[in-house]
Amino acid sequence: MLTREEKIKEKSKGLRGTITESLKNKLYGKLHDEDQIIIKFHGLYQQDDRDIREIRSMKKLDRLYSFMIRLRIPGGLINNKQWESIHNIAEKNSTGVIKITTRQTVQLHGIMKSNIKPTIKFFNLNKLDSIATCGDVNRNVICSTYLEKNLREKILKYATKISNMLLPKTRSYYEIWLDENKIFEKKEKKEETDPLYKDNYLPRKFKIALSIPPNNDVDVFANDLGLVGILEDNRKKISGFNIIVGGGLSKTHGNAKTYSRLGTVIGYSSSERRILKIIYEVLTIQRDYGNRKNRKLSRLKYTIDNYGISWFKKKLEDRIGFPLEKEKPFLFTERGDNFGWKKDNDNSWSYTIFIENGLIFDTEKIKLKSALLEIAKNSVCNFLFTCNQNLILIDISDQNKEIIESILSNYGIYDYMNNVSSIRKNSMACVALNTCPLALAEGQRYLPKLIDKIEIILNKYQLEKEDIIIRMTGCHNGCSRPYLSEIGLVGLSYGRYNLYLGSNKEGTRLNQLYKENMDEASILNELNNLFNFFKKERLPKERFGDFSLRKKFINV
Ligand code: SRM
Ligand code: SF4
Repeated sequence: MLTREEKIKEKSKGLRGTITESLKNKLYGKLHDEDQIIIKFHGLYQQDDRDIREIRSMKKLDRLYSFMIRLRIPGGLINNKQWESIHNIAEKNSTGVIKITTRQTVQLHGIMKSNIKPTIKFFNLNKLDSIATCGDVNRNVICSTYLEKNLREKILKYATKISNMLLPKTRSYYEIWLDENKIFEKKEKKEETDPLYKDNYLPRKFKIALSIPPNNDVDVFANDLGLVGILEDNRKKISGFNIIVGGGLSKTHGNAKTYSRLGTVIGYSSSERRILKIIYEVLTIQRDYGNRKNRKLSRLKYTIDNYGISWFKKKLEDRIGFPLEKEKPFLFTERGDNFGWKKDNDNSWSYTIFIENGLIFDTEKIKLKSALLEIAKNSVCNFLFTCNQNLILIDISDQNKEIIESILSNYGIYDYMNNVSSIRKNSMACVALNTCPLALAEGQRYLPKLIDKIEIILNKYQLEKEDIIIRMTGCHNGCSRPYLSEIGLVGLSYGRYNLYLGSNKEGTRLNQLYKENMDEASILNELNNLFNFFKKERLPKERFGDFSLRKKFINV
């Protein structure tokens, strides 16, 4: 039997549902049940404050509903005016905290129903939208950030082109949120015919990443479709891309049919026209063959494993009408962000700021949000988000560098950056509580405090300079990609986590479950023993993830 979501998509009248009516209802802070599914395709999520759910329920009050909006920013690049607009609308209509996500964009939480429309209108005035940042469609397309300027520009163009090519054709977003004429009611449905998504869209979300070695900062193997740029002419030109399919990280506790999977390289292709054709047809295959009866098993990785990789490649070649070329060799050697000042090959400067779990707000000592607003107001750079939830200020001239330096210094950012430990700089956590409806445990609110304690242990063994990738999620879904970390903590229930060990620096190896159901004391005790052993027995320059594998803490 088809899932509930399939039926809702099909009868949604081009992703309209009854959203307009739902919005008019002033009695409730929530939307009609089915509209809660449809708004996801518009980049919105209905949520409630889980911290006060129980108290409100005891008082016989309904949940405190609000909405999260996620922007579509292919490749993560915006200009200073756009940053200002995000800042201003965050202040006015949301909690005020700006969250950089693990997919190179930003989201705002706590938007009341009546404020959704003004928020989207304001974004639209600043050339920002939230179309297709959620739902069963292609999501925000991500791409490598640490590249020579000419390559960065090229790959960003690809990301934007791919994102635009794969947008749903329905005008419902413009109609509902921006008051465009009601196209559907004017019987102009034909104009909206969507040859890619048709009426049922994809069976599930779809994710695309583009990367150019040596830095795999996008975690390209974690995506449904990954493209690895192959360079020629002394890194001046992208000659084509290797095609990687079937990556995905989520698995469900206790459901052995679900698993994390790294993408498989199936070949190479060169011209842009061909690459776009390949991408498009990978989506049509997933549309036609993906599982629509069980959403737990509907991502492309399961379609591929169900039918076989040879079947998939053959089907793809049939649909594109040309054979894939043999894959080209490539090598990733790193995955992290390069913090601080760097000179680009066009002589402009960039500055990467570590932003813990992507959360931008002011504290008494570190006025990050104010600093970024002042930088934006000075029109001295562009803003580039990384897939590690950090921010790069780019395109800075020598003169403007001085302005930025003085702002970073005055607002406490330099002091902060100088004092952040290596493990913290390599950390990521997902949103989890109090807004994520799927969270079983804490994520971004807890990891910083746990790292305070882990730092003490690392110092004890003089390991404080080690780059150890640590990632935490509030549940098995893997939003901060914990299954690609050297220490992965995956929420099981409140205060309890499964501990994973053994991924590598480059993100080409999944980690493995080491111990289950651990509370804070047992996590710290276990890490203490492991770090002690690591200190004594590691090989020169050996990473903690590789050590975990060599010493067989995990079986691979
Ligand atoms: Fe995610 C669902 C947050 C990246 C796998 N994710 C959610 C929801 C929307 C919960 C929900 O369905 O209502 C979370 C919203 C929390 C909140 O309150 O804001 C949420 N995911 C996030 C973000 C914000 C985490 C972060 O702290 O940065 C990331 C937003 C990325 C973006 O801008 O688009 C985010 N999510 C990821 C990633 C990482 C990635 O894509 O590189 C993954 C693992 C990779 C993958 O897809 O396999 C991921 N999120 C999921 C899943 C499991 C999907 C599956 O195949 O089963 C869910 C649940 C679902 O879809 O049913 C989910
Ligand atoms: Fe929510 Fe789980 Fe994703 Fe964390 S990993 S944001 S808890 S769905």
